[in-house]
Amino acid sequence: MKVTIVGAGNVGATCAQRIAEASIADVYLVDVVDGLAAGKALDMAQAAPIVGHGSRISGGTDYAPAEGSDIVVITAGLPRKPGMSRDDLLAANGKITTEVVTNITKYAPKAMLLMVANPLDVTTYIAQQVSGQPRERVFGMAGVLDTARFRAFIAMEVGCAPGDVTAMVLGGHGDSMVPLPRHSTVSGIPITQLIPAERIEAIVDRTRKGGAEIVGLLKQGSAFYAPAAAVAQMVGSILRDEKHILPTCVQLKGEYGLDDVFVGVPARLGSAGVEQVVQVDLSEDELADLQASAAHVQGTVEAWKTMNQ
Ligand code: A3D
Repeated sequence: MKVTIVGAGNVGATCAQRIAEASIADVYLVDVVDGLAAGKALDMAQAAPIVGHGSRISGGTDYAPAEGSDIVVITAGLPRKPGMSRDDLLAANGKITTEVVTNITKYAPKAMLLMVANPLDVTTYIAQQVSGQPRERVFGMAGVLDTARFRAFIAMEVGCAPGDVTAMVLGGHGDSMVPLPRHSTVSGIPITQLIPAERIEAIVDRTRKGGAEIVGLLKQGSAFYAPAAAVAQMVGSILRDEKHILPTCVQLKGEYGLDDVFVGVPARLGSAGVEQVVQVDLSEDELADLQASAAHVQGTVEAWKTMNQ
């Protein structure tokens, strides 16, 4: 199996490390900055004898070695600075996504595309438009990260192992995301029985602002350890055909009353990519929140279309 990762910055390089060290696939890292991807790839390859994995890792500025990739992960793009929203990245990252997908399509036209650059739901739309691939093969990572943040905060509150917490966050990757406490449990026990309502509300709020909290602390750059872990889980589920049901940004075709909009929903990820969009039974309020989040994404897609008229 082979994965190309475009963008050898914080997220891209950490994705490469996780995917290679977990022996999920060989990795080719590509970046526009001369020497960056080659240097990081060589450094990671030299860790292999110590870590004890057999994945091959290489890097460069050229797209030709992406040929034969099963999945291409696209992290190329600017990260947020303190005070910026993800949508503020639209003009720069929309252009980079267009350029990267055009290059990838030349050498790996059949590779699945997993978007990471923000604003995530809109770059996923752009990748689908430029590649012309079906929705099963062009999707985005955001919900696994947002859900992991929600799970981590629940575990901190309850004082339990983070792995005991299952949770669900739907919607666009932004302030309008929709954490679902009603569908969240600790070892099967609904969190509503374990955590007082006002504390759940505070955790939901912290989850919505989870990315900004880290941007504020780092002052330069944004989160990358948890985002890279999320990417590796999605890539592993597909390449090993594990069929995890994970929140995934995907084009909806009537599900949740939404048509032709890219937004995070639970999806089964296996060897065919997005094998199924799973429809959760939502309350009226939850559905309204999801639809409002989708409307926000659609507004940003329209802004992108206007910029490119
Ligand atoms: P950073 O460390 O700056 O890395 C980005 C890399 O992209 C740099 O090495 C650039 O040289 C490279 N790059 C820029 N333009 C091109 C191009 N045209 N072709 C190839 N490479 C290019 O940023 P990062 O890794 O921290 O973040 C990358 C992106 O992921 C940003 O847009 C973030 O906002 C986004 N991100 C999204 C999530 C989600 O959950 C969706 C989480 C974390 C980061």
